Amino acid sequence: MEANWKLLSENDPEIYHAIKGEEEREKKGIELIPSENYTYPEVLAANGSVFTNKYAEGYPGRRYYGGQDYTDVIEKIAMDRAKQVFRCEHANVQALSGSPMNQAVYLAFLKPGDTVLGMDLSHGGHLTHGAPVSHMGKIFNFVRYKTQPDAAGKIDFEELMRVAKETKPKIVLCGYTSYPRDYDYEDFKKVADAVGAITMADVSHIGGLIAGGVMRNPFDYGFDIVTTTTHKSLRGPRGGLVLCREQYAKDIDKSVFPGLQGGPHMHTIAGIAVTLGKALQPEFKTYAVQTLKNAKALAETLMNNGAQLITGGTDNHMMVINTVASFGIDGKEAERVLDRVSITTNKQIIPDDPNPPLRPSGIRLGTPAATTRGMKEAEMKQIGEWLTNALKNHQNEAYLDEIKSKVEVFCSKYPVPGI
Ligand code: DSN
Repeated sequence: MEANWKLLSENDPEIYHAIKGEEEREKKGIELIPSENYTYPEVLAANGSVFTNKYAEGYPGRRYYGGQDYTDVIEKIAMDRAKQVFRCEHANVQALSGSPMNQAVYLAFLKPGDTVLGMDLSHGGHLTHGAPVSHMGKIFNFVRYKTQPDAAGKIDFEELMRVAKETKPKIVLCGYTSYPRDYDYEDFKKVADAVGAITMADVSHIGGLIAGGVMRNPFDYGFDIVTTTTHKSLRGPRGGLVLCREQYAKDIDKSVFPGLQGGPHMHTIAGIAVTLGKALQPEFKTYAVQTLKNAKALAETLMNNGAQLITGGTDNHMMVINTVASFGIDGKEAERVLDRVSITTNKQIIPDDPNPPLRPSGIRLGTPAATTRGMKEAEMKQIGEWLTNALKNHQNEAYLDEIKSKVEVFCSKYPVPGI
């Protein structure tokens, strides 16, 4: 391994130095983007392995190329572990990431023009849940539902039932990227059953929290299909899982390959297998429990220091702050100020945001990555204070310098796995 790095440093120093620069950045700052994490050293090894070299179109035991002795081993292990972790009947582990993972489901069951009920982007849904700018939003008829931000983000299920009866969706989809609450899967299932629709949950953000047993698993409420990326709270490499009941397995597999993708990324599947092995260990439950405790502690500190949180709090790992209402600055400026003090967040649209997506009214943050570094409630309190102080004093450069130094000294005490 050392020899490989030496070769890279000698033969392509620009790339080598950018990688080393990223290592430094990851070590010296606090990572609060809720969809990011630090993967395991074992995953970095698997992901950088010779499986990068191998084509493996098809599935274990039925491939289109020779030389599959070891690809079959890792893909079968990844599938078996995914089924165990998520308590489901079938797992496809080949989706290259979140967007193809969701596209594969739509393309398996829908014809152009068919209707899907999905969450509105500004209320927490994802681009691939039918945002008008996405290709899927153009091919299929996504009908978007909203949350009630002033009622702890609850969804109005009577209204959803009415809309479902009117629009006759083929898929009822729940899932989110910026919704700080949990879902009432039973109610989604009732809506879907009333109109004969398939139930689909995209749990990408909370996949690790479901795996760790601290958030509800949609399969326990009779859901048909669950998708999750593998690199967020699960701590794996960048990939996607499509999990389903056996009755949908053939359609899903055909849709992923050959319908949508060619050769699966076997090096990533090796990393996914390792990740899922870790998720089955008792330590992973401890991690998931701490991630949620940290989110509660951070949310409380933020609110005590003047931050207005969308929906008034959090039930998962994530918070969305309305920075315009709280600190008089938009999300772009808030993100910049926090970058300036080595705290990484992302600008975020808020429900029915009057501002455009590149200058929205809020920021989004979460605790999976900080928890991976061993930070607990006391550290969250400290981070929440630095964060709100920086936003309140965003024009005081000397004060921001002071916070940045403190953040970097603090971070040096919490090693980043794999670096
Ligand atoms: N980019 C991911 C997130 O940050 O939530 C979703 O695609």
